[in-house]
Formats: sequence, C-alpha cells, structure tokens
Amino acid sequence: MPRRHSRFVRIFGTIVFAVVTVLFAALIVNAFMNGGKPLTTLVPKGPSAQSIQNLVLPVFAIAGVVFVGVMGAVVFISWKFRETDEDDPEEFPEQVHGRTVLEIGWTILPALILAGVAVGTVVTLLELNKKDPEAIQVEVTGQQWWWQYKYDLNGDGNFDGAEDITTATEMVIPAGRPIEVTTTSNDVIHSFWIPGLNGKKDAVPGLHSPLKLEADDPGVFRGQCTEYCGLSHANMRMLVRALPSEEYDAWVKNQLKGHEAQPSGELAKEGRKTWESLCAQCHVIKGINDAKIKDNPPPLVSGVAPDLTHLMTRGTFAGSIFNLYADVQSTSPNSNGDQLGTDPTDVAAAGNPGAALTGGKVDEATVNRTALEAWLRNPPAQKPMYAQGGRGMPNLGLTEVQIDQLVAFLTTLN
Ligand code: HEC
Ligand SMILES: [Cu+2]
Repeated sequence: MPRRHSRFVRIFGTIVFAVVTVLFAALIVNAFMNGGKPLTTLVPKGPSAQSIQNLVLPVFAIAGVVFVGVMGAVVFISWKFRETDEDDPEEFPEQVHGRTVLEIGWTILPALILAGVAVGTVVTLLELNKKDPEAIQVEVTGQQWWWQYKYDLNGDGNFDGAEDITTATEMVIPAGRPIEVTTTSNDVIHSFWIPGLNGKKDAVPGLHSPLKLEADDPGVFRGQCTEYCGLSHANMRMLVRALPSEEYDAWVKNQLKGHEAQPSGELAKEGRKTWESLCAQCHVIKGINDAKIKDNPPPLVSGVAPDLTHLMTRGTFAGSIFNLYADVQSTSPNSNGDQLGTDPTDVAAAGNPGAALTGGKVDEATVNRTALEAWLRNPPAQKPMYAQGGRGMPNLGLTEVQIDQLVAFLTTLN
C-alpha cells in the first residue's frame, strides 16, 4: 500500500510554509526600518561606524544571495522530486555517484566567498584599530551601574592629573575629532556600545581595551551596556554628547574648575553642609573633598561613585535613565513614545543643560526637580540596586527639608 499524505496535511504544510516565509520577510524589513530605534546599528554617524557598515552591507548581500539560492534549490528539488501517485514506494532510487565538476565547484566557491569576506574583515579591523596621534584619550570605566569618563588632556598617559578631567554618565566630545577610548571595569564585565559611532567593546576588570570613536556632526548618541552585569544592567545606559569644537573647548575649561567657594543662598549653604556630612564619603566634588576621598575610598564594591563636581552640565543622571532637565518634548520620540530621542540633533530629548553645559547659569525653571528629588528620597526605588551589598546608592532616609537643601546645593554645580 503506497503511503500518501492526506489533502489536509498538504494544505496545512503549504500554509505553515507561507506564514513562516512572510514572518521572516517582515523581520528582515523591520530590521532595516530605523524610525524610532535609538540603538540602530544601520545608521552610522561617524567614520568607525561607517567602516563597519561598509563591511556589513556587502557581506549581508552575499549571505542573502547564498541563502535565497540554497533555500530556493531546497524548495525546488523537494517539489520536483516529491512522491507522486505513480511512484512505487518500495522501489529503491537509482544511486548516482561522482560529478567532479560540481564537487570541485561547490568546494571552491564557498572557500572563495569566505576568503573574500575574510579580506574585507581584516582590512576593516586594521582600519578600526589604526592609532591616531591627534586623538583625545578617554578612559571609560564601567561599574554597577553607571559609566565614568576620564580625559587625559595633556597626553602624559596619566588620567588623574590636575589638568585632566573626571566625569560620569555622559561623555562629551568634539564633533569631527577622533577619540581613543580605553574601556575597563571596576567590578564585573560590562560592554561599552554606542551603535551610531562604533561597535561594542567589553569593559573587563584589569584589562584596557581600545575603541575609536568619532562623531561626524554635533548631536547626542545613545548607548546601552551590552554585557549582562547584574540587577540594573538594563538601566546602565550611556550617552555621548558631541559638540562643535569651540563649545567643547568651553566645556573642558569649565570641567577643570572646582567649587572652593560657598554657594550663594541660605538653602544652598545648608545643602552643602548636609552634602558634606551625608554624601561626601562616596561622591567627589572637586575643591571640597577630592583630596580627602583619595585616602578613604567610598564603601562600594567598585570603590567609586559618580563625580558630582559638574552635575548640572549633564542632561541625564543615574546611568542616563532620568533627564536632569525638564522633560522637554522630544521632536523624535521613539516607537515606545518615550523621550529616548532617535535623532542625534534632537538634544532636548536627552535633557538639555543649555548654557550650564559649558559652565553658564543653570536655568532653574528647566531643572527636572521631580526626578532629582525622587532619586534623593529613595534611589533603589528609582533604579534597582543592591546598595546593602555595596552596589549602588543607598536610601539615606533624608527628610524633605534635607532634600530641598540638597537640591538647592546640587543645582549650583554647573
Ligand atoms: C554609599 C555611597 C553613596 C552615598 C553615601 C551617596 N551616594 Fe549618590 N550615588 C552613589 C552611586 C553608587 C551612584 C550611581 C548609581 C547608579 O546610577 O547606578 C550615585 C548616584 C548619584 C547621583 C546621580 C549622578 C549621576 O551622574 O548619575 C546623584 C545626583 C547622587 N548620587 C547624589 C547623592 C547625594 C546628594 C547624596 C547624599 C545625600 C548621595 N548621593 C549619597 C553612591 C552614593
Ligand atoms: Cu553593565
């Protein structure tokens, strides 16, 4: 008795095949539509990302041709040589062996394709890793769950000199100039990734790994830690702010300053006192406790908390998950409708410090007090952290009066 598939099985199989094909095609098309995706890898905004793109597109095209060719052949052959009513299921098919030209062909062709891809890959890698004597040196350190940036401005190989900069959460760079980043970590393995500017680079404790970045134009570029690093891994974002050259120079000049003088205003003066008694064991404000903290590192696994010297020059805080400046309406909200802008020229979406970015006056009306107060009231409620284990900022049980004082003081840190 010949074995036959029922009509039902055949129709069902055809439908499943069609659905899978359509879904797969939709997946590919969706991947190439960039609207609303701040972390797209397909819209390069700098030379390194462009080199990667120049490699990815042809490789993807070749892979696509191979995929369609092989799958097409599989479908065609399955259909052409399918079992029909005339076939005798007991019959043993004719055995064929040896087709030298074909065998050599399908051995050599893949080898040639892979060799071509390898050449392209090696050339791209060399290009991405080329040293640039003009580059600005920035050491990027990951820790649970935020990023620290140190700039070696005079190129002496030391990142902690008086003429160097330490900052957190946001990396500020001049547009059109190469930056040589070195990634490392203070606790577990993280991974630094700004898809608009380059690929990923793991941040591994004890290792210093190079990564070149450059933004073609001013704007803000989003990133996300891409190596699972514990509780708030998903809330460990990064933000690169590329500025026109003169604005960057002004930013540098301001970052080099400290805060020796008392702030003006009674509330802010009280806030400074509260800060010195409750916060100074962890956070540095240059001019106030930078010397002291060197001998008494913070009680944290990473041994460091974000530098707050120029807090108000940043648009975001706590791993770039909250806007420090009022939730200005983004002109390019992402597909979830939130404020993670997708357009690098949409600076407001990343919290806009305005004049404060380069040391000018903080416009208090635009400060996102709600988010800042909520953070001080109970940080682990805003962002999951394991503070009792020395990972993250603890709830310090501040009173509303202390919070008001602290906000008054913090908003003087331009
Ligand atoms: C035990 C150490 C510790 C103490 C004490 C502490 N903090 Fe923090 N703070 C942290 C850590 C760690 C983070 C980073 C949290 C994150 O984003 O994952 C942080 C983040 C912050 C941030 C966000 C900074 C940024 O750029 O992302 C602010 C603002 C802040 N703290 C203010 C304060 C104030 C004000 C006090 C005192 C009332 C204080 N902290 C006390 C450890 C501490
Ligand atoms: Cu991480």
